[in-house]
Amino acid sequence: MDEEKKEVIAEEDGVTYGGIEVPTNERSIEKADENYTAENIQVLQGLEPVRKRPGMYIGTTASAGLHHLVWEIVDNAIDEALAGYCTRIEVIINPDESITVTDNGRGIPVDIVHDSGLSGVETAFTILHAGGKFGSGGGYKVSGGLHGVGASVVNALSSWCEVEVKKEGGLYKTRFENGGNIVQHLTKIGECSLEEHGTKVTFKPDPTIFTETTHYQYETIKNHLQQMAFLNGGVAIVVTDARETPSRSETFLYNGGIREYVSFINSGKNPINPEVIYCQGAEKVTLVGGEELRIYCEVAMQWTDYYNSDGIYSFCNNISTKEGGTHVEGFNLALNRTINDYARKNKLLTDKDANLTTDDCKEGLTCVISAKHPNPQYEGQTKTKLGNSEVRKIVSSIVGEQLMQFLLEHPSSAKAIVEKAKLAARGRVAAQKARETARKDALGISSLPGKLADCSSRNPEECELYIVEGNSAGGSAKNGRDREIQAVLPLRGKILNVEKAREEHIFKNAEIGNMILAIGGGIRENFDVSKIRYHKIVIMTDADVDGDHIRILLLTFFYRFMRPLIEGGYVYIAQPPLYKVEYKGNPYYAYDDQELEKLKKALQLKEGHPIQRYKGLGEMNPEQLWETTMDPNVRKMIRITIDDAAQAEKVFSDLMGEDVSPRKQFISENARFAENLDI
Ligand code: TSJ
Repeated sequence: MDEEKKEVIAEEDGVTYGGIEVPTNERSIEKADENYTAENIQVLQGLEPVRKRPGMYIGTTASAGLHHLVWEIVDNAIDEALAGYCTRIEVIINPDESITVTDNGRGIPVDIVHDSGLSGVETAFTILHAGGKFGSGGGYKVSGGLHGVGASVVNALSSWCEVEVKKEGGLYKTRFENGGNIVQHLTKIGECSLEEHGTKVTFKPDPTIFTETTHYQYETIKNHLQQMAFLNGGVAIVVTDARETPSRSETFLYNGGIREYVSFINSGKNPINPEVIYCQGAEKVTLVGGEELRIYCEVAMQWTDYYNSDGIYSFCNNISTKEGGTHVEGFNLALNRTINDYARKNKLLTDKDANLTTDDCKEGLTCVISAKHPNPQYEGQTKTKLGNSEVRKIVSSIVGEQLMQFLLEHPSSAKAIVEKAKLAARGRVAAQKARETARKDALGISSLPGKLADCSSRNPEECELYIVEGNSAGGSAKNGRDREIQAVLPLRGKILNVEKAREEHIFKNAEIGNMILAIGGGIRENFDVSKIRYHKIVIMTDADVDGDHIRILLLTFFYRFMRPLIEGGYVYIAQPPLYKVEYKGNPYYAYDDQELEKLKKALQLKEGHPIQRYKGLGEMNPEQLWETTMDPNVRKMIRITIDDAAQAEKVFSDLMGEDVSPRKQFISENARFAENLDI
């Protein structure tokens, strides 16, 4: 302990926190050692501001903010892993909805920190680090952006929080209550072997702050941690839900890191290049002040026979950069230049061919770009666009060199990649023409499709469009509906698989054209949700394999061409009954086998009482269809939502693959991205 410093703090009458005085900003700067440079200056504060305005620190106190606390603590353990001292991180959702995060790193320092006069652990948990970085100089710390606000914010927003550190043969513990008040100073409570070391943090989010919900979603935590495991190859991350008995647990360890991430996203698709291409490198940049920064970047990529253009997933410091930024720009540059270079040198493009565009090169590409930067700058509408200009050149030179090397060493993959891009170029020209034709069609006055039985209301908020499989079911739906607000568009057989079809074919497909015209909001970047003619788009298909397939094709179509429709929660799946029982002249319906069993019991049906199993919607007459599936007062529908594009892309791709089983599984597990609603 630095005696001189301690005295200064006492004299200065700093902010009191947790019964302990800590220096305020100006004072700590005034009294700082003369040889402190600007980079060392840290703004130290108590935790009151966090509890007063939690939104400023974690964005929201709704469910996302609650989960943010977990990301925050996990980030610290990941930093320790990136520094090379930690190989395993465990996250437990406890039965009381508190969270425990344990790592096997060096353990947060337990000795007294010069600036605060508190132990390292207590400093980390009670002092807000608004600037600079605590523990800088010790290891490679990259937390930044939305994350990286620190353990103190988590503590400030918790009803209690306990920290245990195993370090140098000792077991240390401290406890905080009611927003970070120290109730037990860091104390050595036992011994441990010298081989044991690590940090364990348990916190219970404060229900007076998280008033909306304090319930943790296992899926959300699992997905995030799996992504962290992909982005930080070699770190084992274990997630356990101890609220369930027996508890549920999954371990994520990807020694291949982002290479395995790309394989994971592409599983179920046919690769163009069987080997995932991997580029990696680091560069030191010297700032004006002489400070040296190490910037690291890695890229993994693989093309498939899909036609998608949205397979680029970029990150900085493990945070998704949804708006892209300089790392993506550097990648695009190198990708375009390298593929054109290679193609020309190997006579795959001739003198009379135009250069391939970046979009041509990216068609069907799945790519993960991950940068680690000690001082990231974020820009854009949602602050998810990397702004550091030096990153552009670093990524482009890494990818330029290493991608070219790959192409030279793998000529057959190289040729396939170039051919894929050449096809994309050809398709781009054809699609442009087809799109112009489609636009002209859509402008026509009598542009509503003939097969559409429209509703009479023109108020989109109350209007519903039933997209129905088959003409006979379509007939029942037309006759059974509420004509005021319900429109019916029957589909003939199967619609085109938009994931596997070229764009110019998609626009020529009659069924798809009908849907675009009926919905009325346009498509793709021109889609305007304010122009849609119905606020409920209801997919109604048979409860069999064909019906399942059509439903998935439709969802894929909406996902690809009218994504805001899904994001806005306008898409539903109708739930027709599976069984009908006549009893004393009244009809009873069951929507699944469980319900049927209940119904049999409730009605005390005798063995052999006739039960009708609907094989398809076509078997129902208009009245039955209305009563069971379309009447807004009694029907059940599933509302489709998508919150994670990468996850959804994977779900859709799996479903579109040649293998039928994931498709079936999707149907039975619809809950994966659909919530049950009684509407
Ligand atoms: F911060 C925290 F409480 F959120 C937290 C920190 C939570 C968890 C689960 C782990 C950690 C953490 C911190 N794990 N490992 C570390 N390491 C350090 O703080 C550390 C240890 C040693 C040295 C050194 O230079 O000797 C430096 C640091 C930053």
